[in-house]
Amino acid sequence: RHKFWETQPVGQFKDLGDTSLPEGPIEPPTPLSEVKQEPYNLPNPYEWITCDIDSDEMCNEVYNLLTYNYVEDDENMFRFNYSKEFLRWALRPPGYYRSWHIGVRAKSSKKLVAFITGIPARIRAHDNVVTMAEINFLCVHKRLRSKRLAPVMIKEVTRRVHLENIWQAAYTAGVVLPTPISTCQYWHRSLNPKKLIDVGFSRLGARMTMSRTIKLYKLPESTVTPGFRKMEMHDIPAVTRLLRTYLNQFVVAPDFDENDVEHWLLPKENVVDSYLVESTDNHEITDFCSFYTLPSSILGNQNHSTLKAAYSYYNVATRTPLLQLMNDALIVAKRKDYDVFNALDVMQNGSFLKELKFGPGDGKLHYYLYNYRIRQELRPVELGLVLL
Ligand code: MYA
Ligand code: JJ1
Repeated sequence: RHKFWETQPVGQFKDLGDTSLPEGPIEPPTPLSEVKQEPYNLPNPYEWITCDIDSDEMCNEVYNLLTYNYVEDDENMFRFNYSKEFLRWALRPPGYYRSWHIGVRAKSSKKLVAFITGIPARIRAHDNVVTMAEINFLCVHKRLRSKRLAPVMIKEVTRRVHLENIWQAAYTAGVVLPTPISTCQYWHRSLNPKKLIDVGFSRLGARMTMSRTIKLYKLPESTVTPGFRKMEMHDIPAVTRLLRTYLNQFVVAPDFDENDVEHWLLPKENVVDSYLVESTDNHEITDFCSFYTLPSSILGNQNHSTLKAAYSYYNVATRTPLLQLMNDALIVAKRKDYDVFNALDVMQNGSFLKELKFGPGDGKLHYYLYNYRIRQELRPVELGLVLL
């Protein structure tokens, strides 16, 4: 059934439930001298390129490939529309490798037709912190689908990751592959219900009118938590401590240091927003919330071309109730003109979704590890990882 994935060091469906298999690497690393030195063969009309996303020209090409060919919902009404600034942020974290930003071009036209990326990350699984690659932005142009190009892209990124002496990876996908470590549900909180209904993102509920719906989702103009403010550079040590302690409770979570927190969580306009609560008496940082900006193109609507979506990222509540903290995040997102606030049911998100009027979406997100076995499938509440 999975001609390619059956050949890879990933958990196989036939092994599900076999508790005799050990947790950890599925196969041992090979000596670096045994890693293939040349790229995998592509069909003759195509060639590999390493994408220099610092270059505006290259960044534009990647942006355009993804804008027209990346992930859509199951009814092809919306397509992720990552911004160029977002792509630069997502692909250049501390210690990134340029060689892991891989494109495929048509030799004759020079057109970019496929893309895949890796970035390095330390991820903890149970007690073990493992340096992994996070794989994302796998995309094959619509005209080149179903020609088995994806397995070649995956093998090539694997080879380039191995060349850096890294042997594990983490990735997410909307499709079921062998085999998820966890399956999460997307939830959506309407901020601009009229637009969401107009573009077919959501529907008027039974026995609901438009004006009742608008009233249902109304939010206050300003946040309610005293000491709630935007995160700043000088907060990095305190936020890192707060986040590290919080993430310890999950079975799989990133191992963030201060450099990671600076990169991933310091606010970046229209890319990532982070807020915290600074205690009004002792100036302690007690709570934190964040979201990233990922618009979607609206396919074939007369009146609207993009949906502005915020995605819940990392949140930590030690003193403010998480419900109140996330309600403040919704208030901020509404003020910044987002149409919808999305969240997965990971970490403690399940504790506020229903009360804050999120509804379950029609999409699921499956989490995977490459060459690392987790003995038991995880519940979303055991997962402390959000990929972009
Ligand atoms: S997830 C986002 C993926 N992108 C999209 O959904 C965008 C729109 N779709 C496309 O561009 C294409 O449909 C893609 C497949 C490129 C997805 N992850 O070439 P094919 C398997 C992994 O004929 P195409 C993200 O970015 C499929 O099961 N495998 O198919 C994370 C089949 O294998 P098998 C996938 O439709 C990516 C084979 O590909 C996915 O033309 C993580 C068919 O190939 C998928 N999302 O192209 C990648 N979709 O026969 C893995 C299909 O065995 C990383 N397939 O079932 C692994 C770790 C690597 C590093 C390791 C380091 C140590
Ligand atoms: O956004 C998604 N679904 C929306 C739109 C559905 C449009 C028709 N298919 C949705 N809307 C309902 C919202 C409603 C608001 C009021 C309360 C009740 C709910 O459900 C879905 C997620 O649900 N998104 C996708 O399908 C996009 C792909 C998701 C997989 C992504 C994999 C990429 C990973 C890359 O690393």
